[in-house]
Amino acid sequence: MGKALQGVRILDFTHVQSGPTCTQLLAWFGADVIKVERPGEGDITRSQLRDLPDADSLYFTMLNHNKRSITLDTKTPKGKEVLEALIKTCDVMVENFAPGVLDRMGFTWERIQELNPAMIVASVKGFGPGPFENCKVYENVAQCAGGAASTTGFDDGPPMVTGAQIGDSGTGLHLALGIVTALYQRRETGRGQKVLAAMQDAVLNLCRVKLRDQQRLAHGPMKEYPQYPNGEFGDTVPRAGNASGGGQPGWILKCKGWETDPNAYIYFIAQAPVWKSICKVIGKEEWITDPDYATPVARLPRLMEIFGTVEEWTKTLTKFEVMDILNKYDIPCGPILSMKEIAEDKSLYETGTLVEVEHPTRGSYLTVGNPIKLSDSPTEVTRSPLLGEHTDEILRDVLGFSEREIMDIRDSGAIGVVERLAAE
Ligand code: CAO
Repeated sequence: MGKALQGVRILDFTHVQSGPTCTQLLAWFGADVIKVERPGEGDITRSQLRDLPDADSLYFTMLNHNKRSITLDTKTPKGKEVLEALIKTCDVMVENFAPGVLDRMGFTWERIQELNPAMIVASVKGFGPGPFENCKVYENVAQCAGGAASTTGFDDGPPMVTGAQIGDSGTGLHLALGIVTALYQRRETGRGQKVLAAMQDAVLNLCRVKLRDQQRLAHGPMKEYPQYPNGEFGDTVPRAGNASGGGQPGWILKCKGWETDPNAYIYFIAQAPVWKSICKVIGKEEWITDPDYATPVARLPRLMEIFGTVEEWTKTLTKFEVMDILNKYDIPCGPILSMKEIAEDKSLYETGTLVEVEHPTRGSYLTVGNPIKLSDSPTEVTRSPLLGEHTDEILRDVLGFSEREIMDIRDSGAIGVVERLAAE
């Protein structure tokens, strides 16, 4: 079966997390992704948070599947020559260097356009144009600057970052969409263009409902927030704890075993259409007609009391028992799953969302596969490349250099010493 992005060639000049997650998605959709790495160390994540002494870290292997790797010192004359050849052959360059790095290397937008006017140059930066545009940015900086941290956590605690990598992987996703859109437009115009996804912008986009609430504040307290009716609202969106934030109030409730298991909890949603069923299940049938509880508006000032009563019931059952019972009545809820529970969930393997991958130096490891499923372009997850593993084949087969030219490039030091598979 063909692949959606077959024939598209990506010059992957990315490192760490945000850029690599973007190009990994493109590779999963069938693009030929050529990762350019500095000789010797390569992407810094290869050696970060290592669990095995001589194997690429899980950090690297889980972000760089289905790619080829070429080592290249792009600050040397020969390295620049090879990069120029890559620019001429590739459709898209993806980079997430600190601001100004590509220009300093001699590869300005104008220069790239000169080499290949059809090239799409896609960048992740921490901030868009403005006061912070020259700053280096990592995940949590973006979460803080994009409005996620100030709106996450509890009212009486400090701002909080989330475990989901919305700044890095979230921006990578945004960039991937920008790239395929630019490729689509190029079919008409024949021209490349710049694609920018700033991490602050991507996080803010994911915090859209909080900017909605900032404007709602001017018109009175927000009744679905836990601050209502007893707490104070200031002039900015407060942290809402575990409130669901939408029109359907929700909270995290303890389940059987919560005293010792940090994840024995369930997310419970008091959805209005199933209110009667909720009352029956928890044994509070009188709430069905009691005017203090019968309507969503009447319930708003009593939400914490209601959740407390539901919790008395959930505490008698495991989260999975609660899930089974509530779902019989279409009452929305979700168990708090630990990473261990997720890693053991067979159904996620069946859909390809979790995948076991073989790696020549680390053995088998578990990874998250492509979360986006295309019926005509299935994803087959293959391992991440060793540093420079494909240098020769890219120089020869993609760029068409002769053996003599490859020898010259090697002698110049521009590609360093290429790592070989142990099996060779
Ligand atoms: N050959 C030669 N030099 C290379 C090279 C290669 N193949 N690849 C990279 N380099 C050089 C660059 O030219 C640069 O050198 P100069 O500073 O002399 O111009 C140098 O490596 C460092 O690049 P950098 O500044 O991008 O890397 P850093 O580790 O200092 O910063 C990061 C990392 C992520 C903070 C920064 O790249 C950044 O802000 N990127 C944009 C935002 C982003 O993507 N952040 C998410 C990261 S994931 O958490």
